[in-house]
Amino acid sequence: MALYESENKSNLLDYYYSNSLSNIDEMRNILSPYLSPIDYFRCQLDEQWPSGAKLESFHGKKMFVGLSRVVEPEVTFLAHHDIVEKDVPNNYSAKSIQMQLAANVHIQVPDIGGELLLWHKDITANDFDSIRGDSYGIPPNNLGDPDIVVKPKAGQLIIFNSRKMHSVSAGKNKSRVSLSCFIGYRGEHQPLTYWS
Ligand SMILES: O=C(O)CCC(=O)C(=O)O
Ligand SMILES: [Fe+2]
Repeated sequence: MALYESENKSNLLDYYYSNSLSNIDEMRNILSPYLSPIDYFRCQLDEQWPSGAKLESFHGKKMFVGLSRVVEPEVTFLAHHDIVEKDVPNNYSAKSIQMQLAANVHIQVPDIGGELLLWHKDITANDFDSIRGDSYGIPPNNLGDPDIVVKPKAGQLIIFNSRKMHSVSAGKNKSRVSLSCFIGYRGEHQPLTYWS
């Protein structure tokens, strides 16, 4: 379960937090005896960033990290942005995030399609919400041509600004499998944080 799925409802947030650490463990157990790519990524972030990196805890409790995603062939990921202050409004800790990045480790990628599409243009959270209505996103064609198109390779880590509009094109022959999290930046001398 990802944080945004809790829709800031207290019963769903309780459910999210009561399962966060066991879900991390479950992924670890599934991949054992191999190292989980997300665990490796967490170590790398901690080692590379001068102030280290740690598991996020917006509500004073440890969060989940390492969402696994399987996108079946012919499925398009609608264009959207991910802004944590929208997921948990009025949360002091979420508000202090200055930059939010999405990190995806690609496990399996379709031979054709499955590209990550990125747009430079910013759409405010309010404008995006009024365009999308009840849907989680908008058809990518509505945004015109993307500014950046990245075809992931299996084994690659791709990091991008999640507050910008992004979408994933439909794949053809295989499902697109990835492990994913967000990275929060609060300034040069603060630890990075990660969560899903
Ligand atoms: O799978 C991808 O390439 C991007 C998925 C996505 O929307 C995200 O990580 O925020
Ligand atoms: Fe996203």
